[in-house]
Amino acid sequence: MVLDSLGKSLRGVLQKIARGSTVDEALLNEVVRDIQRALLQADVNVQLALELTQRVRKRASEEKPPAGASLRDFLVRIIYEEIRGILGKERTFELRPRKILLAGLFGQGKTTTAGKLARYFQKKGVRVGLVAADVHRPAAVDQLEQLAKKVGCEFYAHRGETRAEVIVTEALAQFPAHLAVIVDTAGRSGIDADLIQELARVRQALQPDETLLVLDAAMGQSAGRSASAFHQAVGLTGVILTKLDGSAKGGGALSAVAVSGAPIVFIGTGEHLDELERFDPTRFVSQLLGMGDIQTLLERFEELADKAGAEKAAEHLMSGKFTLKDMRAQLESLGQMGPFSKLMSLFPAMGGAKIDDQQMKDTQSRLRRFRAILDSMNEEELLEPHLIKSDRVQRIARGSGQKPQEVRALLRYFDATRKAAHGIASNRKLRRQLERQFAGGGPPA
Ligand SMILES: Nc1nc2c(ncn2[C@@H]2O[C@H](COP(=O)(O)OP(=O)(O)OP(=O)(O)O)[C@@H](O)[C@H]2O)c(=O)[nH]1
Ligand SMILES: [Mg+2]
Repeated sequence: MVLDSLGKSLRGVLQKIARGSTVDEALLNEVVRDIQRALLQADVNVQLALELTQRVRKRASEEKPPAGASLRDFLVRIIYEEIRGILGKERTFELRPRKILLAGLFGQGKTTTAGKLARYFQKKGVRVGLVAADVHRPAAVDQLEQLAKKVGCEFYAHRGETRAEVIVTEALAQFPAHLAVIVDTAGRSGIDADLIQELARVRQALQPDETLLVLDAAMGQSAGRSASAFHQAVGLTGVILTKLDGSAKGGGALSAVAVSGAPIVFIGTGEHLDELERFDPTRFVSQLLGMGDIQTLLERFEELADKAGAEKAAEHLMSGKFTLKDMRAQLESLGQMGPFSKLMSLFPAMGGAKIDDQQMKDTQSRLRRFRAILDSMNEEELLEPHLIKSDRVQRIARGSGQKPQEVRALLRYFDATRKAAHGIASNRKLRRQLERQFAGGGPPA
C-alpha cells in the first residue's frame, strides 16, 4: 500500500477517536499531536502540517456537528476534509487520441511511465504510438522499444538523429491517424537552458495536448519546488508522481506538488507496467484513512443538515414564529424527503387530501416557482412577509421571472400554512404526525 506508514498512523488516530470515552480537550490534543507527527514523518512541510492541525483544532472546538451526528463522526469528517484539502484539485484526464509530452529530470521514471501510460490507454481501447525522443542516451531508445513490445503498441525511433523535434515530426507523419501519441524525452540533471530549449522545440513540433512532468516521490517536499520551476519554465498541464510505493516521503511530495499549480494526474506505484493509477484525491484519502465508506458518512452529514433546517421550520411553525425563511427551508427539504403525495397530505394548505399524479406534477412545478420567488426576496421580506405590498410584489415577480399573481399565490399559501399551524399546534394527533415526519420517521401511511 502506498504511504503505508502515514496511513497506519492516521488510521491509528481514527481508532483513538473511536475508542475514546468522550471527545474532549485531552483527546483533541492527542489527536492533533498524532496527526502532526504523522504528517511530519511523511515529510509534509512543517508549516502546512501546523496549519492543518490548527484548523482541525479550531473547527472541532468552534463548529457544531449537525443535530443527530456524534462529535466523533464530526471530528473524523473534519480530519478527512482537512487532509483532502492539502492534496489539491482533481482534474479530468481524457482517454482519446491525443498528444502527450513527458518531461523530467534524470531517472525520475519518464521512460517507464511512458510505457505505463501506453498500457493504460490501450487497455481502455485507445491505440498508442510511443515516440523515443531521448536523443542523449541511446539505451533509452531500446528501453522504450522493449516496453512498446510488451504493451503491443506502435513505436517510432530514429537512431542517430540528434534533434528530438525532428524525431517527433517524423513520428507524427509515420503513425496512422487516431493514435494517442506519447513522447519520451531526455532527462537532465537540472532545469537548464538546454533542457528548456529542447522542450520548446519538441512542443513546437508536437503541439501537445498534455505536457506532463514526471517526478520521483522520493524527492519529498522538494518535488514541489521542482514542479513549480518546470511549470514556470514550460507550462505543465499536470504531474505524474512516481515511486510512491517505495517512498516514505510521499506525503511531502503529494502535498508540495499540490500547491505548485500543476495538478497530479497519475501516480506510479511500482516498477511493473500496470502499476500506474489515476490520482483521485478523494479516493486517495479514503484509502489512506481506511474508510471505504467515507462517502456514506459525508452523505449522512448532508442529510442531517437538511433535517436540522426542516426541524427548525417545524418548530417555528408550531410556535407561531413561522416566516417565509422557514417556509423556504421547508420547501428545500421537501425535495429530499420521501414521497411528495404523502407529505403534501400533511399540509392542510396544500389540500390535505391525497393527490394524483397530475396534481403531483403541478405541485412540483409550483414548488419550483415558489423557490424561484423566495430567492428573489430580501432578508427583510423573508422575515416580515406582511411588508410585501403591491410594489414589492412587482419587483419580486420581475426578479424571479414569475407572474405577480404567482407571488400573491405564494403569500396566500404562506398565510394558509401559518393559520393551519395553530390548528396543528392544538391538535395533538396531527402534531405528533408532524413531529414524526420531521424526525425522519417517514410520513404516516
Ligand atoms: N518502485 C518504482 N520504481 C519505478 C517507478 N517508476 C519508475 N521506476 C524505476 O525507476 C528507475 C528509472 O526509471 P526510468 O523510467 O528509466 O526513468 P527516466 O526518467 O526515464 O530516466 P532517464 O531517461 O535516465 O532520465 C527504473 O529502475 C524504474 O524501474 C515506480 O512507480 N515505482
Ligand atoms: Mg528515460
